[in-house]
Amino acid sequence: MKLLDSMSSAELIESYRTAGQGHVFAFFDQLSECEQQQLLSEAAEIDLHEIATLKKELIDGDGAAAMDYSDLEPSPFEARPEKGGDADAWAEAERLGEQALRAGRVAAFTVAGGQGTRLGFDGPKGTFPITPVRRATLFQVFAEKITAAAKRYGTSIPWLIMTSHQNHEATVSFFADNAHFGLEETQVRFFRQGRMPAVNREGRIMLSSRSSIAMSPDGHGGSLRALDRSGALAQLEAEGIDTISYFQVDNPLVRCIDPAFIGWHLKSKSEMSSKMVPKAYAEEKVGHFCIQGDRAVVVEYSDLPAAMQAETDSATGALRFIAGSIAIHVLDRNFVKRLAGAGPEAALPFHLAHKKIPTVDGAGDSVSPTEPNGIKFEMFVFDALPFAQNPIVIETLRENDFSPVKNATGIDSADSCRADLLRQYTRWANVNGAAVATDETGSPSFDYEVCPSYGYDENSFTASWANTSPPPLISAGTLLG
Ligand code: UD2
Repeated sequence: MKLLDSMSSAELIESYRTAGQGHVFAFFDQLSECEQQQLLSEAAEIDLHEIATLKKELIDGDGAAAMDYSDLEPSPFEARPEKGGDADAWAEAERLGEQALRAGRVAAFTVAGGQGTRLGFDGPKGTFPITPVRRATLFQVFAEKITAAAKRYGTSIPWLIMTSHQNHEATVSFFADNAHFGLEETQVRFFRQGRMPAVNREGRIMLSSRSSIAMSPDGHGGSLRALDRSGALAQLEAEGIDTISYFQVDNPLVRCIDPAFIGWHLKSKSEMSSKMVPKAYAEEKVGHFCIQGDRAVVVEYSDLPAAMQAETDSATGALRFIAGSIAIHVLDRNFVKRLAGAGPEAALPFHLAHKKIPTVDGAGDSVSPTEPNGIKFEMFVFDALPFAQNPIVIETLRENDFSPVKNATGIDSADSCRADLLRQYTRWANVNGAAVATDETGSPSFDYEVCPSYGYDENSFTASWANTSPPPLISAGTLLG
């Protein structure tokens, strides 16, 4: 709406004509006043100059073909102590992270603006029921982990949640209906990400109906701008919080608050830190941590040529580009502020995706395409990495941090994630002598559940177990919490 304040409707429509986008208003005269206002306000959100530049550089210029990966090298990373890393340095990192947590310097941040199309779930993805017994939702799991961590460190940990236009209201109501899962209402802070219009191959902005532009979220990279624009950063600054623990809504295994990770970030004076897992196989759908020239970069699975993904180290036989990005980061607040306000020299690039976009034809009649007919633009948060000072990548164990829910069935589905949750509970229990029988993959033969209030990582589980006398008997349906 900001443009509309300073520009009349007629001027706005004229600016579209001048930019070769006049067709957006082709049906304007046939619309009700309310519809006209909707179209005008959507149109005012769009930066026409940005769209023209994206057309020139990404569509006409074929941005993908211009990528040169010949000088790409695998990124170094801090190996876990059990994988040969420096145990003292990890212990020191954990101590520093705990100190920062006790001092109240840390906020949690979930990006939850995605559309979750692959999962085929109707509603914000965070409202998906995931745990084996209670069927607690993804949001509830994170809320309980954050609550447990805050209690452990005697602090409060604000939780920032980025939504999109499509799911904002539903997300906010879901939290209200569930009394914010016991968190203080003021500690759960929602804000919407920005949107971008879809365009056709000629760079013409597409309509989703006669009165509406085909808009979609601007990617999780839009979170940096949105954190700033929403006032969330300013509020963190006022509260003395300088460290933001970033994770995705689809991954209930994530340690939302991980002292060792926070400590590595702080002791390296890093502006953006990341966790990696060794890729399970060459085609695994994760980004790759790499070095290009003197900069840290992530190259997405869809961009890195298959031959490079399959390259192996001649000495060890392991994948050469082994460091998989699982989208878990720690961000320095001032870094986010700097990038959010940066000019083109440090702006995150847009990536384009060819999609099927429901639209209207020249007569204004609905068209449901069966093939991709348009292009969406998205920014990726990991593209901030090359702009960060002292970025650091640390290794994590997949079973402690990563099992995303992306697909309706098979790999990365609710079933595979529940199995990983059960394996995790069972590892924690058996380390403490519970003797839960498992198959060769570590899976128990029955469902049970460990609530984050009882244990959200091995240490907290062990502490609760030690305080439970006699030790709990674990069987089908047991709920520890
Ligand atoms: C992402 C990473 C991939 C790997 C994988 C791990 C990208 C491009 N790829 O793959 O490298 O780390 O995750 O699971 O990021 N989201 C928003 N707004 C948007 C778009 C997405 O908030 O406009 C959120 C979404 O709600 C989810 C997360 O970002 O929490 C990931 O989105 P995705 O499912 O599109 O990412 P994916 O699986 O392609």
